[in-house]
Amino acid sequence: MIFPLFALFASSLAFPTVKRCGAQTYEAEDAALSGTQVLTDLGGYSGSGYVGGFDQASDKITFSVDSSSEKLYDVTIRYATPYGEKTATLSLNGGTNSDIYLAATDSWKDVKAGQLLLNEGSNSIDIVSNWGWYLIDSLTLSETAAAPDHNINPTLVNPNANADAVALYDYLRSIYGKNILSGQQDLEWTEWLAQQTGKTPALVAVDLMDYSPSRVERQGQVATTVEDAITFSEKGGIVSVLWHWNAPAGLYDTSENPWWSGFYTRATSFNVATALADPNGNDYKLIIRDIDAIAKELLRLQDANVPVLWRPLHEAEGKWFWWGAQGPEPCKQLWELMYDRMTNHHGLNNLIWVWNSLAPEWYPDPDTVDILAADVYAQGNGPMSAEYNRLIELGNDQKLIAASEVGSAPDPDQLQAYQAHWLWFAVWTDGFINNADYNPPELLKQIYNDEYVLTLDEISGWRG
Ligand SMILES: [Ca+2]
Repeated sequence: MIFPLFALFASSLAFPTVKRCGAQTYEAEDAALSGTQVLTDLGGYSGSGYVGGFDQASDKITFSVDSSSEKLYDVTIRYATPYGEKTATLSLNGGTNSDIYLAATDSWKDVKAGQLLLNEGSNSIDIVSNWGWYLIDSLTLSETAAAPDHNINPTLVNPNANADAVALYDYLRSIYGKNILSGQQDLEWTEWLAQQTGKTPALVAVDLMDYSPSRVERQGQVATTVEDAITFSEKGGIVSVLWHWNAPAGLYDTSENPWWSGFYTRATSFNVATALADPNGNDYKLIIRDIDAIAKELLRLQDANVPVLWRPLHEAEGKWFWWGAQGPEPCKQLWELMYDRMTNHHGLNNLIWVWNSLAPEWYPDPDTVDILAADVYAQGNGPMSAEYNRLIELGNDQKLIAASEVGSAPDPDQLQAYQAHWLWFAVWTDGFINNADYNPPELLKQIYNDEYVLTLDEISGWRG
């Protein structure tokens, strides 16, 4: 969404020019305010105050910034969130948006907010409400240093990884930083994409949700996504698998929270912490039952020579799924239990393990993780550099990094300009891939036909 209001702001204030190599701080209280106010109640701010009052969706701060040439800058925002964690939207020149996560803090704190590619001359940078109810003290820009070479682990974490998985991993390493794989959630959308763009994605993601035992109990064996994965693999495509794990038990099954929404925290009384705390208890046995049921499906893929980018327990840090509901410790324990059970008990050697939260306190044993991933639903087809850089830091740049779910397919020009080396993107289904607010049809076509973006026809031979 674009707010065409910049012309209304007089540029009479003397804003400093970003100096080469130096960091330059812009005080929020000196910027152009729209629906927001200068405040001074919370001490410790810089300059003469700070800005709050983000209570309407369009409320914002607009910083006017000059750059001596087109150049990439690191962005730092000084903020406070006295009402708990929030998300803000950062917008450049009325276009590219990114979501900035603001962790809870009563006092002023800096957050790295990714990068912005400024135009030569004047630029406008907006901080727009999003969740609202946060306070902004200042914005600091410093020229982005050239990124050092990646230092990606040469081997998978499973020493017994099979030839299919090793071939895929070697291929992924070979393209990392040079290209991005196009990807789509659910096989059925590949035909739609072929009609729209003339291309088929290189990667398809499927969900094992309907193989969850608590769903099979109610609806029988209706799932076909394993077959979808095999079909796509036989065409030469790359397969990613996630699992909306319907809770093993304790489904409320009300009209508000029906059994089929049982992966949500709000839809079940199943407590992952107490279940894991008692290895002799029934809930623990149900966890193992479910892992074994899903392992059986993944073994079918192994038997069909399909290596799998395996992404269970996704978005845990959001806590909206039951596996994240009790905080990081039980979730990490569950991840490591699943890794051990699937790898060492079931002999699943076709899996490449994809961890899908950004916060350091949620990161499980790095020896059980091959790839780091983020799910990003900001509009505007931006490079998602804030999330990318958080994952570089999380994995010490030793893990490949993927945009495992996105609303907007990223613009390859921006990916390259921002050095955001996402390995793949996978756009979510109905409501996103076919929604012009997220993916304008012309841009989607451009993205799918860009040289930087690999499609199915361009990846043949990845098995070596
Ligand atoms: Ca200030």
